[in-house]
Amino acid sequence: MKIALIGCGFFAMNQLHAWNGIAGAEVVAICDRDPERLSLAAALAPKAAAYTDAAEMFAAGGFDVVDLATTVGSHRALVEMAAAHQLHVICQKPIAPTLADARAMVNAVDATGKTLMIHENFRWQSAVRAVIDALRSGAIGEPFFGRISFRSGYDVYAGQPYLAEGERFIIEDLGIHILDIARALFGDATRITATTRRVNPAIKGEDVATMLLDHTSGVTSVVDCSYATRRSPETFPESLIEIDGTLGTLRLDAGYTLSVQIGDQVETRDVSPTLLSWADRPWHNIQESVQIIQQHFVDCLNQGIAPETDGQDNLKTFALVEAAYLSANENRTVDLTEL
Ligand code: NAD
Ligand code: 89V
Repeated sequence: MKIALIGCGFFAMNQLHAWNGIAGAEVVAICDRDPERLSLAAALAPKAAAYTDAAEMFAAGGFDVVDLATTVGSHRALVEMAAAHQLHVICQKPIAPTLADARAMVNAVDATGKTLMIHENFRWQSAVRAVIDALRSGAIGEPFFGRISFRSGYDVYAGQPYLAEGERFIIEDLGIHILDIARALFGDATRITATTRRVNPAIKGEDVATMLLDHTSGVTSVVDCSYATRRSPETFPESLIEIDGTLGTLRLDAGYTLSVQIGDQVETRDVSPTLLSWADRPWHNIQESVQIIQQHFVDCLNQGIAPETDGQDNLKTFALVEAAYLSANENRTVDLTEL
């Protein structure tokens, strides 16, 4: 599989490392408008052709897959260019700035018969996957309540300064992952109620969001996110999960500890992520999930099946993001059929 990577910034380095660890995948072209970033990426893909202009790279061709690691404003134009060249696409989250853009992008790739996967990796974190697998095994019976919580005071702005600059912040950037975990666990949601707050005066968008979801499965879930929470130990970037079911409870606690309680019996196990050779704590959790989702993409293409977070699937996660902002802005519950 020959891959072209567009965007060689902060997060793309993880994607390049991950491709280097996947048998049968090879990054043959890299592109960034910024020559300095391009040369940093070239160190991880020394044989790849390097471009500062995406249109030139598409015209030169020689690859089957485009992996987009640019920020959201460029996603639609680049996905449409990839579709025009009949390529498979992986696009970083958030898929687009608006639902209309997101729908147009999904339609553009669907019309070619190629695969679009959104790089929605949190559901592939090994600890989160252990919860998904345990729930799907039926261990705790039928779930009726869930809480997925991500609260941290970690300085995310140092590595990603743009996070401090947008009108929208935590729901669009981080909440999107946590809402997607809620969908992976409990299925699609029908209604959402959200509140937001900005605590850090040095940023533009909201850094706290609390969301209540009704799922078609009958589960009620709470998704709460904060980048304004001082806590010791700092749990970045762990998602903590509690699920109540008719037979018992599941809990993913800080330190990657998974407990399953059935009656009075509690079984606890360590579900810590592997520290890959190129990874750094505390990001190793996210970094491992990058390797896993990219392997999932390759496996799905080889088997001719859709990845879990293909374009159509991710429209539902992105609709929750849009609905959460609408709910918070209008101070009301939003039915997903409104969007
Ligand atoms: P960044 O600003 O560090 O890097 C983006 C790079 O893209 C820059 O080097 C920029 O020059 C380049 N670029 C932008 N538009 C371009 C274009 N049209 N042609 C060529 N190059 C272009 O951003 P980042 O922090 O690496 O984030 C990139 C994406 O990854 C964002 O969508 C972000 O939300 C996402 N992200 C995902 C995760 C995750 O866990 N899935 C984590 C962090 C960031
Ligand atoms: O995963 C992400 O999307 C990152 C962060 C963990 C900082 O929210 O932007």
